[in-house]
Amino acid sequence: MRNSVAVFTAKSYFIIIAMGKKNGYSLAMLLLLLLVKGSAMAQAILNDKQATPQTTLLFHNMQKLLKKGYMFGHQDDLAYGVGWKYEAGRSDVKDVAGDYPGLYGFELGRLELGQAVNLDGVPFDSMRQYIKDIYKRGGVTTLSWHFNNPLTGKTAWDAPPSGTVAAILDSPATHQVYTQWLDKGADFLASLKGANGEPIPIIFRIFHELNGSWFWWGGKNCTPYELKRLYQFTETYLRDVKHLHNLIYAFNTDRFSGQDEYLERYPGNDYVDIVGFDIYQRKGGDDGNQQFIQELDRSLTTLVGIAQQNNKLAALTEFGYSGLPDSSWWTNVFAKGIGNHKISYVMGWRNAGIKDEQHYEYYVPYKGQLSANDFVLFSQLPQTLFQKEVTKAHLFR
Ligand code: BMA
Repeated sequence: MRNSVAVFTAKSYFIIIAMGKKNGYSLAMLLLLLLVKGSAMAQAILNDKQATPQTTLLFHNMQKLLKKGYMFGHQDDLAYGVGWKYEAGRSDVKDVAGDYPGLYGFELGRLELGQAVNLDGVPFDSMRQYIKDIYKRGGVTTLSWHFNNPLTGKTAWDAPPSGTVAAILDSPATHQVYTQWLDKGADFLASLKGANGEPIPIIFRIFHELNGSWFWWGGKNCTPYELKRLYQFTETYLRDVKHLHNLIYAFNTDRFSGQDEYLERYPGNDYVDIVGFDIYQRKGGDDGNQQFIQELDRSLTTLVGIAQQNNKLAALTEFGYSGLPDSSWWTNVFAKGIGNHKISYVMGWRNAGIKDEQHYEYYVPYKGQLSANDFVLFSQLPQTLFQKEVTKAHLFR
C-alpha cells in the first residue's frame, strides 16, 4: 500500500510556525504538529488522470463536502416506491422529508443481456433520463451491477464451485462473453451525457459485497488473487479500451470483522477511489439497536482509517433495516452509529414495496410509515445532506 502523502497548505504552515513562536514550542514539537496537521488534511486522489473535468471536480468537491456532512442516498428513488411506480417527479424520500436525496443509486443487471429493462423492472431508457435529471440538479449517481454469471448464464447469485472468476480470466470463451458484456455496459455508461455533451460522472460500485459468498465474484467463489485480477482487468478495460473517463471506482465489501478482512481482496490503491461497505440491521429491540450502533461505529472507524491512510474517500455504500419497525431508528440508532465519522455518503436500499404482511421490501419510510416523523428529524440534522444542500455545494464545478 502506498504511504499517505502529507499535504498541508502554506497558510496552515505559517499558522503553526506562528503558534510555535508564541508558545515557545521546540523544533521537534513543531515538526510533529506539521505532520499531524498534514495527515489530517491528506488529499484524496482520483486515479484516472484522464478523468473528465466534471469527474475530477466531483471527487474533490466530495472531499470538501466532508466538512458539512454526508449525502443521503437512496436506490431507485425516482423509479418507484411503496405503493407507486414510475410517477414523474415522485420519490418516497421527498414525499416524507420534502426534499430528494442528494445521491441516487441505480442497477445495471440485465444490461449485459441487451434487455430493455433491468432485473428489477426499471427500463434503461428511463434510468438514463433519471441520471440526466439528477446531474442537471446537481445530484450524484452511483451504479451497481448484479450481472449474470458469464460461465453458467444464470443470475449473479449463481455461484458454482467451479470458479467463474478463474474462467473469465483464463478461459477464452468465458473471457469473450465477459468482455462483450462489459462492452454493453460501456455503451450505456458512455450514453450518460449532460446538456453540453459532457459525460456525467458516475460512482461505479462494481463487484459489491465481494467478501460475501452469495455472488459469483465474492467470498469462497474465487481466491482473493483472482478477484483482484478481475477488478484490475475490468477497470483497465473500461478506462483504456472503452475510454470511459467518467467513473469513480468504489471498492465495496459487505460487513467485515476488521482491517485484514476488509483489505483481503483490495485490488490496490491504483484501482480504488472510494472505500465502502454494505450493512443491514437484522436484529430488533434495544439489543439489536445497540449492537448495530456499535458495529457501525467500529466499522466506520476502520474504514475511515483505511481511507485516510490511502488517500481515498469513505462511504456507507448500502444500508438498511428492513421494514423499519422502530419509530426513532433514524435519529436514535442510525445517526448515532454514523456519529462524526467523515464519510461522503450513505445509501439506503430500494423501496420495492409491500406484497403482504410477510412480504415487503423497503428501507426508507414512505408517507405514514412508523419511522416517517423521525426521518424528517433526521433529514433536518445539520450533517445530513439532501438534494437542496448538495445542489448548493456545486459538486461539478
Ligand atoms: C436485492 C433485492 C432484490 C433485487 C436485487 C437487485 O438486494 O433488493 O429484490 O432484485 O437486490 O437489485
